[in-house]
Amino acid sequence: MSRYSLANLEKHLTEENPVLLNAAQSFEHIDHIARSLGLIGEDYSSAGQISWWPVISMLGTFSAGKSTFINHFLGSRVQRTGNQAVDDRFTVLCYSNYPEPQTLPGIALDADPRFPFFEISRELEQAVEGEGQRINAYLQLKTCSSEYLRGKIIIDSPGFDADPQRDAILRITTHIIDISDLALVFFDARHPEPGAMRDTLRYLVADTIKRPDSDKFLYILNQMDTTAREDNPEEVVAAWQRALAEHGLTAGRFYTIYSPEVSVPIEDEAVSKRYRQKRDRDLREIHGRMQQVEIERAYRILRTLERLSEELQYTVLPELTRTVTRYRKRVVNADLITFILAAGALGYAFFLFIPPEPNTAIALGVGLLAGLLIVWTRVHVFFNGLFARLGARRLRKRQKALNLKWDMTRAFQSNAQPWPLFRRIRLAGWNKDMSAEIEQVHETCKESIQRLNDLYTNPSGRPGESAIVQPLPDLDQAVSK
Ligand SMILES: Nc1nc2c(ncn2[C@@H]2O[C@H](COP(=O)(O)OP(=O)(O)OP(=O)(O)O)[C@@H](O)[C@H]2O)c(=O)[nH]1
Ligand SMILES: [Mg+2]
Repeated sequence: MSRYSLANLEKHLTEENPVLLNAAQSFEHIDHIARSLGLIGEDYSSAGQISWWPVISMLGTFSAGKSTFINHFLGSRVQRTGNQAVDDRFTVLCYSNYPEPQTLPGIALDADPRFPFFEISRELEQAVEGEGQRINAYLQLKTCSSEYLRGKIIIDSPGFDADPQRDAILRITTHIIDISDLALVFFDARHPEPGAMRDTLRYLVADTIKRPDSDKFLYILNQMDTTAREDNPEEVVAAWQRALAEHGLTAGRFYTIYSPEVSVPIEDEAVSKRYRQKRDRDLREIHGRMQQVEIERAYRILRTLERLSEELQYTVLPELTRTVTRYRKRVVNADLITFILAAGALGYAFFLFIPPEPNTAIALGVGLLAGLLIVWTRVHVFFNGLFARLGARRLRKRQKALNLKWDMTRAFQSNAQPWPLFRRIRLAGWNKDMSAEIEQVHETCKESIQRLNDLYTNPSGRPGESAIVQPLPDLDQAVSK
């Protein structure tokens, strides 16, 4: 995010959510430190890496009804639906007052720092070589004028086991899960057995329940209308819950719904009523969570800030200091050893062949000394380069293993210059005020979370205003053609 867009963001937050304004400024502090240490480039900003918009994502098995659900929620037939695997890429839906939906290629998202996919092609390239250029095959941006989309982003995804480009798809899915404030995980009641939803269970259930933000996942068994004619429809839900439990999910938010528009009619009036009541209750709750996503977004941003500052303080700085200290020790040791060896060898040679003439002896001595300095300088540069490469390699590996966005190798380079020989022990770019600056960011996080708690748990904290911005969509709304 450029300084200009950061200023714009701050202006926007002043009106929209002043608690987050402090957070935006704290991101700047973190960036200032990281930039000074060389962990990020001049034009990089960590505020640009997160979504300041509330994000809701639809995930789950293919043909489970994700796109149908979105169309119903928005009251607009913006997404294509169908019984084959319809969606082959991720669609980012955002509001526009232009009445006709517009579709833009993935590159539009990749190049725009206001969206949470800024420079995602780099990550794709890391996951699978060559895929970074194929960004349009993975992502698209669609606009829609539904009022229910105003102020938020909804992401529709392709069915979970529908795509052969596994690694790239998984990388995007992980990214989406990270940036989402609410993730709806869809399953298909026509196939509630574990085999049909194996990948979804593995990646979207087992991997997510350990997360600190696991409460943002809602698990939805969709197309429940298709079970009405079964002899034992309860068994469908039971089988689904057993499969979830086998993957560790015993408590959580489970919903059983079906689409009000495309469902098959249920003939038995009593059964139909029972199904409808349960569906409407669940749908209302899901829609309610979707409307409250603004609150979840505020907490997510603060959690990200907290994570970044802790990562910097407890992981990046110690890793960098350890590597720089080790590198310096190695260079100094190599310098000393090579100097002693070279000086010893030359001294020995000098005394062996000491010329009888004093003038010649002095000239030879000075010549040898100059030679020693030149050779030793080259040896120093050689060892410095060698240990710098080893240090950089170690940090590259650590960075990957710890999944860090900070460029520790880059920061290391500014500490690994051959000259001057004797440097201060401190990291290049670090000054003692920075510790206080990081502490201040921790404080801001804590205070802001408390202020949010006050604001949202006590609505009278903001008189006349509700966190829920719009009324819920009408459950019986007809989707416009
Ligand atoms: N009976 C019934 N059919 C549904 C329901 N929801 C969706 N469908 C149908 O199921 C099919 C798949 O729906 P989609 O919305 O395209 O599913 P999806 O999850 O977006 O599918 P992919 O994008 O291909 O992964 C379509 O033919 C829908 O009409 C429902 O609640 N009940
Ligand atoms: Mg779809």
